[in-house]
Amino acid sequence: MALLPILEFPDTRLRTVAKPVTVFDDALAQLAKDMLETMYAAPGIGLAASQVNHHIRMLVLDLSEDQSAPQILINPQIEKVSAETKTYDEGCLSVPGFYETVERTDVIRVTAQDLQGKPFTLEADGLLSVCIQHEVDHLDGKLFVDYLSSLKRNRIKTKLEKLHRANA
Ligand code: QAP
Ligand code: CO
Repeated sequence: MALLPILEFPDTRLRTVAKPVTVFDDALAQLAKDMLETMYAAPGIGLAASQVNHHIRMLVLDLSEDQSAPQILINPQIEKVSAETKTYDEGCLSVPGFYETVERTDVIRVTAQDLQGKPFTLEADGLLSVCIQHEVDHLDGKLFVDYLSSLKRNRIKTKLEKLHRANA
């Protein structure tokens, strides 16, 4: 059991493109466990390995109210099912205190592997779809603030930098 430190915007390590997972061992299972614990403690509903400075393609999420439905997605691949888009007020554990509207594909199909390396597919819409797209963006070094105007993004950057200096 371990709480992992979460990288915060504008930390450039969040821009790292994560590498595919090739070894499904105990260390991977332990990292997934620690990521879930870190996410629950925050509290949050989704966390990508990139956010805890592990640059491998794994993410965890749990949309339940009572931490009863943890999901682990390894090497996720997203396929857009609908051309339709929806907006959602997104936040991020790496951008604490800021929420902004982001537009994304509504329905997606996701192929991923579990901790044993076994492939599975799921279809998602609504919050699950938003969450998976947001977390897979992290694995590609992308953040939700990248979808905002540069004015909004820079305001957030300046405020967080100020907070980080005050906490240093
Ligand atoms: C990503 O986000 C997400 O600012 C997961 O102060 C966002 O868990 C998926 C959090 C929107 C779907 C929709 C954010 C916690 C948690 C904060 C999170 C904060 C404390 C964010
Ligand atoms: Co995030």
